[in-house]
Amino acid sequence: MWIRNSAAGGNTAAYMTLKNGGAEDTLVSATIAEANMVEIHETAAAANGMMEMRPLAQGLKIPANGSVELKPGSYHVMVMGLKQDLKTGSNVTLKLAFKSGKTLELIAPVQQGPGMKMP
Ligand SMILES: [Cu+2]
Repeated sequence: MWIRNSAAGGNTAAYMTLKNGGAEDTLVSATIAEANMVEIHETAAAANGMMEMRPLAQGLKIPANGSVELKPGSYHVMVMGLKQDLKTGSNVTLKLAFKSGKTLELIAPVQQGPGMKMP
């Protein structure tokens, strides 16, 4: 689990593997105190072949006894409108909410992303 470093006013993304040891559940929302808005996104090829990001209106399904990987170029927690710099080496608290009512609080270390800037 990690979040890409970024500057105040900018956007960034958080990545993690979500494991589910029970019945199917859906990640419906996320919040980070340091950002104005957080959405669950996927990155996929559009009709014209270009990669684009889309908000997952129905949330992100985590299969029963399965897992989903959020990673650059795929699913990600999109973090928009940073209120402060996210500096490499610091941490942010990410709160996740699921359809079942379950919530998760995760500590995400701020890291420099590998290569591509694509969330
Ligand atoms: Cu995005």
